[in-house]
Amino acid sequence: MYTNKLKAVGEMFRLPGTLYSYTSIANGNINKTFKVDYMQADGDIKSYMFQIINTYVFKNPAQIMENIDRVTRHIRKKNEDGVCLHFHHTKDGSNYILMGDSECWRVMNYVDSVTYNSSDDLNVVRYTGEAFGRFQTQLSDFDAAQLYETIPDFHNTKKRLVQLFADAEKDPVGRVDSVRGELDYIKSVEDIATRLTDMYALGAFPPRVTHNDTKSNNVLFDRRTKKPLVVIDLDTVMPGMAMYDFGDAVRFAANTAEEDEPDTDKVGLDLDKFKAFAEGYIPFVRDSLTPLEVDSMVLGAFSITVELAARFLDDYITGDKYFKTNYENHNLVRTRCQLKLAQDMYEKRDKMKDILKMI
Ligand code: GN1
Ligand code: MG
Repeated sequence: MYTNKLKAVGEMFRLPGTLYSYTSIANGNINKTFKVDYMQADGDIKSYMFQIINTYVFKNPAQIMENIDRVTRHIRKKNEDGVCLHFHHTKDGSNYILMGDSECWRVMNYVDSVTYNSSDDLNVVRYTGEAFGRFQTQLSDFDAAQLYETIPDFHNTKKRLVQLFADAEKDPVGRVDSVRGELDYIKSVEDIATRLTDMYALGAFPPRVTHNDTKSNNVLFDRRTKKPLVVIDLDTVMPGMAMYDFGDAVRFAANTAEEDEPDTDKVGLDLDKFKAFAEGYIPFVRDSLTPLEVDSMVLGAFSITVELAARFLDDYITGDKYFKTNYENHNLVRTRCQLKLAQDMYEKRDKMKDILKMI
């Protein structure tokens, strides 16, 4: 169904060969992704990743692509032999195109690799920590002020919660009565969960270049060696707090279940995975971050988990406009899962801090 469109996009990006086959990739809650195979003149197949950027979420694709261009150029200089992300350009030198009114497309090189949504293999978790830790240090000398804030206040937990409570007041699709318990819990932890955002606003932490979506499936691994190759999904690279990148990765990789597990009895923080991730991440960043940032990592994990719960719940309350959903209550299921995880993180906060002290 997409064949003609993909062909047209491939022509704009001057891809050699002829379109041979394509598959839709299910990863990601926002953009739409395809792996597209081209037959070369010699019969070989070369693959590309095509993406439609969600312009409801990313209002200014030009700024996103400029951020990505700057950041990938900086990383490439430090990692000349390694795998890097590479976006293709049109004959006019643009790394994205608009089809019709607003459909925004881009094309990347395909990296043969594996990704993990979650993994019980502690080596994979440790390597995920290394990958994001390395990413943070590679960008530690990049001036965060050079980047556009493509989604303003993306990880401003305070504003996210204010928005949630305002939308709950309005109750636009009549779902609020069924989520009073969830709203009450979020209200009860509001002060703790917004503490880092407040401190950041007062200048307690320097703005870092952060990834802002450090899920483990945003790291590509070598199929054979099982080592990390490259960090992907740079759409939300912006100035931010390092603790939130650490925390978001823990939220995803150290959950005993998937991000949208419906049975909350299965959800919790796995301390072994937390330790493995931290063992990978912390040694990379210890020299470039301040001691206060390192001391705030555990609170970062709790805060971003509450924030994600608030974002999923807000989307549920306002009619599922932002995140892709696979079934009616998907955003509510995600909310409950994140809240259970946040509660467990809170109970285990001292154990998490002890683990960090040992590294
Ligand atoms: C979205 O689309 P994806 O999976 O890369 C979201 C993140 C959330 C994540 C939760 C731009 O990321 O902030 O943490 O879903 N991205 C945006 O799975 O909102
Ligand atoms: Mg993302």
